[in-house]
Amino acid sequence: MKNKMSIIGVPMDLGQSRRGVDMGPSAMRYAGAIEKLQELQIDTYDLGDIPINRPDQNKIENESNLKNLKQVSEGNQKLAEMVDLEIDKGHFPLILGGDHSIAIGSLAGISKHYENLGVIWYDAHGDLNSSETSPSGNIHGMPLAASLGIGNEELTNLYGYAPKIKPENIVIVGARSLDPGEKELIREKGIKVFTMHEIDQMGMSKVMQETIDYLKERTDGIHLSLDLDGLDPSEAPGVGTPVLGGMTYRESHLAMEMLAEADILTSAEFVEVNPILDDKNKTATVAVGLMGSLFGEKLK
Ligand code: 4U7
Ligand code: MN
Ligand code: MN
Ligand code: MN
Repeated sequence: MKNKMSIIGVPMDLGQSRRGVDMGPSAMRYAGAIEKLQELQIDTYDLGDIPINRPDQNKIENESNLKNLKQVSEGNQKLAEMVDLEIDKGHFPLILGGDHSIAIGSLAGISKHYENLGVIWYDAHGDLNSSETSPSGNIHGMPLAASLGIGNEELTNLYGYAPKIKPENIVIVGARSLDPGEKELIREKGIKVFTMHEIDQMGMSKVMQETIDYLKERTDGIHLSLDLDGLDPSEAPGVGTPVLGGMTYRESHLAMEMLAEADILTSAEFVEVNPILDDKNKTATVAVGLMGSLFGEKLK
């Protein structure tokens, strides 16, 4: 991993319907994210938060069924520019969300730098909906589809190009809530998914080894997009769309440790931390702990 890291906060809560996830970056900083990275001897540059415009309550500007499309794409455009610039400098971008709609901007800024960007999508959900298939209209359920070039053009073509990623370069880990349209897309595109069923059967160690081996041979950079709802809500309760039966704290640490050991990541993001729904900042604390393992903290 690169020794210089840029932290970019994205206080975005417009990609879904529960307020409070915009405080995710603060919650993770409060839980000691920056200090943790510095302890690990990483040269850490905290760039602060990207400004996110609120929608005008008096104006109805929705021509589509996508909620807050304009503000979500504007915020993502700024994020893409910032991420692109940090990679140009040779820094490792670590993005703190914010709801998962921000992965559209992260991937837009990152993918310019790679021919074959790999993505590990650690999540209870597939985030593979489009305006046609979404049951909610919430853009945080769409970033992976948008990055594949599927859905509303304002999202797919964000930062002026599409697609950002190829279906064969994606691995979804921890899925246990997929909508019908998402399942169809997974089948149609042959996207690699380790559901909870496979994690139960194979064990996390084998799942992560296969994920690493699979991506290592076909990609030239790998982004980790970690949605805290991938973990079980008993261990990460501060999320907007919790789903029972998730990955444990230990399994998640093992996954991060294996990624650290393999040394394959070129960027990462931690999203969906909502301190309003949390229990004494537990979820942000878990996130910071996982960052420790991901960036090489050793137990002995
Ligand atoms: B998250 C959902 F219908 N699939 O599209 C949707 F179940 O970023 C949930 O993974 C999306 O937290 C969850 O609204 C998005 C729903
Ligand atoms: Mn660039
Ligand atoms: Mn997600
Ligand atoms: Mn999720």
